[in-house]
Amino acid sequence: MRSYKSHLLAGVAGAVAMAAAAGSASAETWKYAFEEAMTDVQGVYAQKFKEEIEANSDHEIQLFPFGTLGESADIMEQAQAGILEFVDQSPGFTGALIPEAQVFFVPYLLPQDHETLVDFFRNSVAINDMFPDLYAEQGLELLKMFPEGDVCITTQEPVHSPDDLNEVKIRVMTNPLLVESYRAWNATPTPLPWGEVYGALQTGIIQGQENPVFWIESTNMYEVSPVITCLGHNNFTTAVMANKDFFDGLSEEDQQVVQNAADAAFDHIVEYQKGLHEESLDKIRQDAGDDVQINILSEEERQPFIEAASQVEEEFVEMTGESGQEILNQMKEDLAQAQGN
Ligand code: 6CS
Repeated sequence: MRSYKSHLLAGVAGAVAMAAAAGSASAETWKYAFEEAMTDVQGVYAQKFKEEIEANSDHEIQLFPFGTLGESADIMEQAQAGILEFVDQSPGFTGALIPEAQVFFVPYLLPQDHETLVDFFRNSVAINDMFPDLYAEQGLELLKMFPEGDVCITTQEPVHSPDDLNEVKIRVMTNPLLVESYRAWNATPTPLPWGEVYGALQTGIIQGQENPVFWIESTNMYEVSPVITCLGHNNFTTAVMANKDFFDGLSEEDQQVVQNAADAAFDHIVEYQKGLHEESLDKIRQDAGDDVQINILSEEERQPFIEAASQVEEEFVEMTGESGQEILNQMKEDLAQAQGN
């Protein structure tokens, strides 16, 4: 006859085995795709997100950088279909899906000062309370939006006024409002997916493009469009999302782990970006020397670009109606708050 003690031990062993089995059943591998390389800003964010999830849960994150699963539009489709659990897609490509997300392309709306910008992204009611509902309508749980850096234009010839952009073919992300911005500045905007940009510059199909400087440096854009002009018109925003059915199906504990990881990665990435713009410009200067020209436009030179921007803001409201107007108004309130006004 088995003793009481041996019954107890068998019971405990059984319970441990069941817990282990339950644990391994709930430990999942989640797929996360983004639009850049592992060492670019989105990649640094994604690696921190992965590190946090894996340190605080049994789950694993499998990262898919640019090129491994297709273009930006492809990874968004895969996330909406639930093939991917997480995706980073910039509003520059989300214009058709969520027209209001184009607000990030109203020129001269976002501040240039890093601390003010970070304060805005952290506390914005538009970003944290209004945009999640718009993403949810598309089957997406918006986890975080963050800035990637000051956008500059790269061209073949110097640009000191909108007249210098006259009929210059500038590649933009596939976003109707970006098209309007470059039209307002006399250029011929050409929307293209990212994978086609280097080749199109090399063959002369386009003459320029715009992007944050870390990206101009890491993708060698300056080799094929060597004049870099910074007119202070925008900071590149990106957004990290989860498939909404997947997120809603998680336990409350796992939802919290995901949200905490997104917050921790935000803190990490805004710290990482301090000085990145200048460092990237220096790397370009070191690599290309006199083959590149870098022009930071003066306040006076920026004026005609700023004046044309009011037309773009009106076009944003025309494109997006009442809902876009509400987002824009709220963003302006949030920005005033961040600027301490
Ligand atoms: O211009 C683009 O398409 C790309 N730019 C950046 C900074 N990240 C990803 C995006 O595909």
